[in-house]
Amino acid sequence: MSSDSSDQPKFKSGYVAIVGRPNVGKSTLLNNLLNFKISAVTRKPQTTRHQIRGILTGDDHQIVFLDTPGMLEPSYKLQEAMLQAVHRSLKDADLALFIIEAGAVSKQDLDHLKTIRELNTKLILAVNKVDIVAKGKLLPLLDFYHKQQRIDTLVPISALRKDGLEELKQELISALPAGFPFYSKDQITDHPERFLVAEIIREKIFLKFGDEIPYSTTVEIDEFKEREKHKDFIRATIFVERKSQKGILIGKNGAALKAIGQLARQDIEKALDRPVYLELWVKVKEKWRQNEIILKEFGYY
Ligand SMILES: Nc1nc2c(ncn2[C@@H]2O[C@H](COP(=O)(O)OP(=O)(O)OP(=O)(O)O)[C@@H](O)[C@H]2O)c(=O)[nH]1
Ligand SMILES: [Mg+2]
Repeated sequence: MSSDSSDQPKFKSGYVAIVGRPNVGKSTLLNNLLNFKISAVTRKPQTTRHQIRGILTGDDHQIVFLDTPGMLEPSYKLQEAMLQAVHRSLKDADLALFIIEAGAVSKQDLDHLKTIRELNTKLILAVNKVDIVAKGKLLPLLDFYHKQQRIDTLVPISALRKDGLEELKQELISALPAGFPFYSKDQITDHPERFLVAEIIREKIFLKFGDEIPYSTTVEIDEFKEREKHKDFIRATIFVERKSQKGILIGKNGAALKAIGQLARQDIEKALDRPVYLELWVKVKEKWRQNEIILKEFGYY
């Protein structure tokens, strides 16, 4: 007996790497496509440090999104690891979703576009933050990418306001290969809960502190215990590079650390859908951002 697969409705599945400069809205887009906050979002550039995987499944498709750190010239070891995460994602992907900001043409964007093209990955361009530019500025930009950069699929969006996301999703689905789903229907990510929890804590530090502290910080989960009759117990350590930063992070009478803990706990409970008890510690690990061995220990390579 022979079966003709062309008669079957075709299920589409594949990996989509979301790439672009820091702060253009990659993680916002992922969260709003999934309707689930999986990736840290802040106003500060270089919020995302790892490849963050989010899975979107529909009746006839499954898209595995790879959110990535913003592309930039690395100036220390951590940033090198971050850029490697971008390149790895592009290599793994069936499709590159390149995000730029509406507004003027940027030299860096053009450089990144060249890099992606050299990898020969299929490409869709999304022009984000259209909510904050005048139409008169948007149209020449779209025209430039379409004509001079020869990009066929170009979707203006506002990731924040969820404008254009349905159109974008349809473009992605039609560009993906036919194939079976990789994950079960109800799975949103394959990251362990520990990782998501550490990211939530890191996000709160990015939101709460000025420039220096967030970039000098990384978070490790030391203990994660599910308890029968009690809340889950999570103990995490925030590593900083200098003693002075430890003092700032803890704050007067521990007030700053307590505030981080409260904000983080609320989001952790939302993400895990159960109550947790969160204990935070701060430790100094000098120059961790420069040290490849420590970076490996922290899971950056
Ligand atoms: N006005 C406007 N702001 C946006 C939009 N999308 C994202 N933002 C804002 O842009 C900032 C950066 O967003 P992220 O999603 O963290 O950007 P990212 O590209 O993931 O940044 P990195 O992880 O640092 O590379 C945040 O303040 C977002 O709220 C949008 O469509 N419109
Ligand atoms: Mg991000």
